Amino acid sequence: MKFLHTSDWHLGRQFHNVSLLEDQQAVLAQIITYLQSNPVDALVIAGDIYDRSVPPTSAIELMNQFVDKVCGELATPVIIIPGNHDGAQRLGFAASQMKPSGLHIIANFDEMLKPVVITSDIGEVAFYGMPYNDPELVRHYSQQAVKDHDQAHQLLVEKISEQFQPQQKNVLLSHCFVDGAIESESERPLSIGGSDRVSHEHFRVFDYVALGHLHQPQKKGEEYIRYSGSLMKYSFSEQHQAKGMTLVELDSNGFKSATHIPLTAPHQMRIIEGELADLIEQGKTDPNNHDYLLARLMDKHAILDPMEKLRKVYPNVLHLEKPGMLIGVDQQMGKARLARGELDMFKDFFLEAKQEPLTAEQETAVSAIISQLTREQEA
Ligand SMILES: [Mn+2]
Repeated sequence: MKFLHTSDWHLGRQFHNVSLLEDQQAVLAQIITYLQSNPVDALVIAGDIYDRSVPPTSAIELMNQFVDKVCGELATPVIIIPGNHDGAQRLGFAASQMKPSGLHIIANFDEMLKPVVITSDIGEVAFYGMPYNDPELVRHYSQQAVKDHDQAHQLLVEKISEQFQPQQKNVLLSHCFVDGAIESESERPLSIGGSDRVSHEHFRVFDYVALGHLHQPQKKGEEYIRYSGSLMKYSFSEQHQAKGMTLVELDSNGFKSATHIPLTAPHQMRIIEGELADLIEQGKTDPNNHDYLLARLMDKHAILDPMEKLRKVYPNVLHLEKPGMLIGVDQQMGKARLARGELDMFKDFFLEAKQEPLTAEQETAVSAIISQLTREQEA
C-alpha cells in the first residue's frame, strides 16, 4: 500500500505582490507526471489547500484541473482536510456528492468519524481526517471542557480511535502544530497568546499521521508522525528547505517507510548578498537569474536606485535590505556619524549621479555650503 502525503499548497498566494499561481501550476504538473509513472493508492492533502477562505477564482480553477486529472483520468482517490487558511464550509461544498468520484473532502466533525476505506494489497486502510479546528469549536462539538489545542486533539483522537476496526490499518490527516517541531516564517500562528502546541503522544495509535501546517518537511516523535512540508517555498527563510511530497508505504505490520519526493518550483526563493557591483556582475552569468530574490546590499555608502540597477540582471528582486549601511552604527555613534557625514553622503550621491568623483575645488565649495547651512541652523 502506497500513498502520497502533501500539505500546505496555499493556492492563490501572493508574495511581495507577485502571484505564485504559475509556479504552483508547474509544481502540480510535476505531481501529475509522478503519478502517471508511479501509481499510488491515494493522494492526501493535510490542509491549507488555498491561501484564503475565499480564494481567487484562478486558484479554484487550478485545483479543479488537478482534481479532474487525478480523480478523473488517473482514478486515484484524493483525500483532503481544510487547514487554518481554508474556509472549511466552502471547501466542503457538495463533499458527499463527490465521494463516489474519488474526491473525499473531510470538512466537519461528523465526516471525521467516517473514514475513507481504501482496499489495497495489504487489505483495508482507513483514512481519518481531522478538519482544522480550534478549541472553541471542539468545546462546542463535544460539550466538554476543552482549554487548548492539545486537549482538543486528545479528545478528537479518542473519538476517532473508538471507530477503529481490527482488520484495518489507520491513517490520520491533521493540521496542527506538534510541540517541538520547527516553524518557518510563512505559517500563520494558530492561536495568539494561547497555546497552539499539540503533543505527538496522542498520535501513537495510528499507523501513519499525515500532518499539515508547518512548512518544513520533518518527523516528530516517531518515524510515522510526519509533516510533508509545503508545496513550494513561501518565504525567503525557507531558501534551504527541500520541498516536495512524502511517499508513504504501509505493509501488513503497519508503517514501512517514508520517502521524500522532490518538487521544484520554476522560480526559487533565495537570498543574495554582497556589494551591488559584485551582485550585478554575478547576475550576468547566473543561470537562475529569474528566481525570486531578497538582495542584501553590503555597500557602506549610499547608492542611487539600487533596485532598478539590480533588476537589469535579476528581474525578480522582490525586496532589498541594506545591512551594510548599518555596520558599526550603534545608537550614540550613529548620531555622531550622521552629523559629520554630510560631506561624505554628498560625495556618494555625486559619484552615483555623475559617475565621477568631486574635484578638490568642488569639494571645497560643497564644504563651505554645508558649514554655512549648519551655522544658519544653529543660529
Ligand atoms: Mn500552511
